[in-house]
Amino acid sequence: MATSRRTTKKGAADTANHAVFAGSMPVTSELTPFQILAPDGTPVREDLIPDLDLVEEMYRQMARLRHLDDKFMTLYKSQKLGNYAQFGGQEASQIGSAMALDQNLDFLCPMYRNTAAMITHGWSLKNAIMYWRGHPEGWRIPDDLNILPVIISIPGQIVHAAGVAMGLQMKKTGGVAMTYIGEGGTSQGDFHIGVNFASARNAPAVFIIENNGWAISVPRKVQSGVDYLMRRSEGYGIPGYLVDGNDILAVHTVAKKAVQDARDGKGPSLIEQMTYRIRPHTTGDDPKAYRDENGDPKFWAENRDPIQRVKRFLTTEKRWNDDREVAMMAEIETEFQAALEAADNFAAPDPKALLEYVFVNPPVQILEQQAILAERIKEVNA
Ligand SMILES: Cc1ncc(C[n+]2csc(CCOP(=O)(O)OP(=O)(O)O)c2C)c(N)n1
Ligand SMILES: [Mg+2]
Repeated sequence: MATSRRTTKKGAADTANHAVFAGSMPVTSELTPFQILAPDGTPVREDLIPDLDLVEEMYRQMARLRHLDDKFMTLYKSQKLGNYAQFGGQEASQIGSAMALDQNLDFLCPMYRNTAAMITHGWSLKNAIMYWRGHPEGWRIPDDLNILPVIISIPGQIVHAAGVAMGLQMKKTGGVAMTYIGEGGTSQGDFHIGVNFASARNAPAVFIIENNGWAISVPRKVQSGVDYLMRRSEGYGIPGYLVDGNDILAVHTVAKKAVQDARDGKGPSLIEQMTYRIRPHTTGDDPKAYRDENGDPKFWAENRDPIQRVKRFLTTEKRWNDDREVAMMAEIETEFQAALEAADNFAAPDPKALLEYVFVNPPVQILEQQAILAERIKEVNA
């Protein structure tokens, strides 16, 4: 990690993220999430600022994927995308951590919220569009990517990551498995099973809790009686970290350490990244039914935006200006339009695909359903 060459004044440690979350927790806590940049972009830890080329790369990737998230909402409204789980507001949390992985060695075991992490680990924009359209070409992860299929059934991805990590350990590839889970998913039994298993086998896994305050309509407060969920790491005998999930530098620093430790044979880690779901659960959700959109969501969108934080920092460093912003946004839009065109031009799937790709040897029930479907297709086309 490069030592900072900058002269900006040291920022005051930000306790506001903590305060916002404290209100949603059942008990108070003396812990404060680790931070490198304060929300206004001022360094809190000058000594931990990485090379500015890397910071700029992070900024560009966050801007690129925020644009994607915005576009996906528009596509959904014009019926050109299916129900989609937005990540907008959680870019730092996903991109900062996925950037700690080696695309050739390490595996990502994603859930539905992780489109940003997947793209950061090599998934194409075109395939992301096709996935959220329900096209088989989108579900199929290309062979050259170390990414597992997207998990909807929470928290299967935790158990998968434990298994993948164990496989990598047995094969001695030096690879690591990283996975994500929402704070709500940590209340499920398989969370314990997966993390406990990885710990017992010293498997090279990194478990990331993206605590965005909500599990659809269920607030964090009623998920668990503990203050921070990373405390569970102690019960598993593994390191636990509490991080400001909207500070990409902090997220990246901690994820890099956890990945390196796993690679070095030191076993798994559990990281809790404090963020906030400023957008609906999915495009099909109406959060007004269960929360005040002018309360925490507005506060986080206006005062805790992970992209603005880095932009302010880079601007102060004279690494960013309006001209560069305009040029970048034009490039991002061109790239998105090309991906959309490629997805639009892709042949529509064969309806039979509805019942394929699950079993190598389909059981009798699936064979029966395939026969019924084939009949219906014949009728419709007659
Ligand atoms: C096994 C299982 N039960 C229920 C659901 C329905 N479900 C989808 S998302 C969700 C809430 C998840 O919240 P959280 O884990 O906090 O993740 P977030 O969506 O906030 O990223 C639930 C209950 C599911 N997908 N899988
Ligand atoms: Mg959540």
